[in-house]
Amino acid sequence: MFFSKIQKSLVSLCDYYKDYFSVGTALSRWTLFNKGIEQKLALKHFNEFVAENLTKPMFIYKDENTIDFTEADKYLKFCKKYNKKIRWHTLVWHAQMPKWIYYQDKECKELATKEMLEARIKKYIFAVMEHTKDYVSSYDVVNEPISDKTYKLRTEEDHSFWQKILGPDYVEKMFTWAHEANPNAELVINDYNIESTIGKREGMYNFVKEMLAKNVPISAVGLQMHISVNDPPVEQIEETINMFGELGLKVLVTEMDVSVYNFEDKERIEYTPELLEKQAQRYKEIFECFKRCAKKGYLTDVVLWGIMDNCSWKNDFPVPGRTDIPLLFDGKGKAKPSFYSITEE
Ligand code: 9MR
Repeated sequence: MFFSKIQKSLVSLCDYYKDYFSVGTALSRWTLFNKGIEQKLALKHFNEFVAENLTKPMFIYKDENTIDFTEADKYLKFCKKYNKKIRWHTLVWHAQMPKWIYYQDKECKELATKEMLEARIKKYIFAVMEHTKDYVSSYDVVNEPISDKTYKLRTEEDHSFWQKILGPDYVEKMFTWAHEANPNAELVINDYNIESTIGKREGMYNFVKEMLAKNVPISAVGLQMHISVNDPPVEQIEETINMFGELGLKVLVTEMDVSVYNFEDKERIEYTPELLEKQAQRYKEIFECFKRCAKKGYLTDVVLWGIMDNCSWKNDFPVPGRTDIPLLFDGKGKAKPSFYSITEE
C-alpha cells in the first residue's frame, strides 16, 4: 500500500537548502507521467529536475533525419509548469546512444567515418541546444568520458567509439559546438567515481585543466556521486569539490545516492534501524560538507538520482536480486531517517 498523501508536515528539502544550492532529483517516466505519491514528493521537495532516461539520445535521435522531441517536450513542459530548474542529461555518451550513429550501413557493420559521425553529432547538439534554450540552463555535454582502467579518455575497450572515430579532441569539439549553439548555457562534464577513486579524479582533473588552458568553454564538473554508506570518506568528497572549485569551475553533484552495500557485496542485508541510522549520519555529514562547499561558491546544485527506494536503479544493480535503499524516501513514500538527518537543526 502506498501512502495516498505525502507527509505535509515535513519541511520542503529544497526550501531548507535554498541559501546554499538547488536540490534536484531525476524524474523517471513513471514519476513524470503518473500523478502519484512520487510526483507529489518531487514537486514538494525538489526545485530542479533532470530526466532519468528520456532526454538521452537514443530516445530522441531516431534516425539520420529524425530528431524527435515529442517525449522530451512533455518533460520540459512539466518542469516549466512547476517552475523548476532543468538539467539536460545528456548530449554525448558511450551508452544509450542510437546504434546507427556509429555506422555507415543499416546492418551496423562498417563504422562511420570521422566526417559522418562529426556531422551527425554536430547537427544533434545544435538541434537540442536550439530547441531547449528557453527551458534548460545546464547540460551534461559529455557523460562519463574517463576510463576506469587508464583514467584517460575511454577507448573501444571501454565500450566507447567516440575517440576511435573522432580522435582525442572530440570532447573539446562537443563543448565548443554546444557553446556556439547557446553561449549562455552551463556546460558540464559529468562522471562517476571521481570523488571515490583517486586515480580517476587525477585523470579528470588533468583533463579539465588542459581544456581550460585551451579555452574550451567548459563551465562545470558533474560528480555523479553514486556512493555507499561506507565509502568514500567525507573528507575526500570535500577535497574533490575544492580541487575543481579552485580551478575556477563550478561543481554539481548530479546523481547522488547512498547505497547500503559495498559495490561488490553479494548478499542482501537486513535493513535494520541501525543501518538506516548509519545511512542518515552519512547523508548528514555529506550535506554539511556540501554547505561548506556552497559557501565558498564552488558547489551550486545537489541532484539525487531518484526519490523513493523502490524505484532506484540500484535495485538489481550491480548484483541481480539484491535490492537497495539508497534514497531519502522509502517504498511507501515515507521520509526515512536520512531525510530527517539533513533537515533538522
Ligand atoms: O537510472 C538509469 C537507468 O534507468 C537506465 O537503465 C541506465 C541505463 O544505462 O541509466 C541510468 O542512469 C545512469 C545515468 O544516465 C548515468 N550515470 C549512471 C546512472 C545509473 O546507471
